[in-house]
Amino acid sequence: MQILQTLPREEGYKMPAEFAPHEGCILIWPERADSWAAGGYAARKAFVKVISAIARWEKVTVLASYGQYENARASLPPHVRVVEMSSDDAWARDVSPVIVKGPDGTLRGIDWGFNAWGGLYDGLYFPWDRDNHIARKVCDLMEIDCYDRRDFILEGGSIHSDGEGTVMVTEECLLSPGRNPDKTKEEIEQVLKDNLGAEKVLWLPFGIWGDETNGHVDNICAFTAPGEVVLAWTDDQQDPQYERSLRNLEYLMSEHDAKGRPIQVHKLPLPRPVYVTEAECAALDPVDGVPARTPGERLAASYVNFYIANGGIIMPAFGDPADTKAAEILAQCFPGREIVPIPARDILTGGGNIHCITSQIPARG
Ligand code: KQY
Repeated sequence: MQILQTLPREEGYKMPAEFAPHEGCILIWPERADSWAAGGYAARKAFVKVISAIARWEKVTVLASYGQYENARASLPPHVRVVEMSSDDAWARDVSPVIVKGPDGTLRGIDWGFNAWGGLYDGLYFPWDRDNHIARKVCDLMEIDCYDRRDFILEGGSIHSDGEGTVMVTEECLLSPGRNPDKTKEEIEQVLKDNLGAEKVLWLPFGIWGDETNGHVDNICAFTAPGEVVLAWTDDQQDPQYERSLRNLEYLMSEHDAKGRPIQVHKLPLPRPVYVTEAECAALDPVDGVPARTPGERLAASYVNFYIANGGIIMPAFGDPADTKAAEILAQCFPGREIVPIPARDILTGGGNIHCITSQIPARG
């Protein structure tokens, strides 16, 4: 594996859309006891459902610690690959390499800097050095070269690409003070264009209210096709999310993508607010002596946090009346893909959802 200091765009590499064909998917086996209730017991059951669903269509690789390797191997289907690798938590989306594809169909990874969503400013755990080394190790595993971008803090969940020159982010996240505070918005945009091979960056103002990643785009809005997105939506004007979704909608309606197309927006309803229970809080280890969560805290539940597998959409379900409506909308947006709802509460209590725990590897060629 070569470590490259060059710029992907200059070499014709760009980030494919998630809806383009995949070679596979990476996940990390959860065990961190201040993220996952009861040491991750229930989360691991939910992860197994997600992994098994994706593995119907893609080669799945699961990274597990030394201590959890045997459990992961025994719990997962035999056609899922389990590889021992150190990590600080289980957010593969954010710590895996972002993969770009060249004009000849070869893949390369981008190893961005990772500081646990805000470093010492407002990061979610310390230390994060094992997570920060995962991208390069995955490139080695995949036998692909790796761009060294550790000088720029970025997580995979903070970007979406349409594969045709448009990248979508939120201002709330990319301009947050815990990431790249010495860079202007224009400089950040240039880094995105140079590395993801984009010509246009769509800057949504906001993510989901209360999202502890500072508003990752992957929880609020996602490309479903070139020129088309789903946007998390509520009609409840009393909900603090209402204004945020409205501002994003107005922005998207006023914009065009890199090919000059207007953006077609499909509203995806939010579930009713989901709150952390006392039992869930009691089952979490404290962080530095401070409770990891407080009972009644609202979690950033959103159906937008789905994973696009080759043959299906792996969608978070919350046991909410809106589960059915969300599945219907996604079925219309992704004709030919099976909608697979997976109860996701035990992933959500960790602070993210199905998209956050998965990272696609585009097909080569
Ligand atoms: O949503 C994500 N991409 C990561 C969430 C991290 C939460 C840590 N408790």
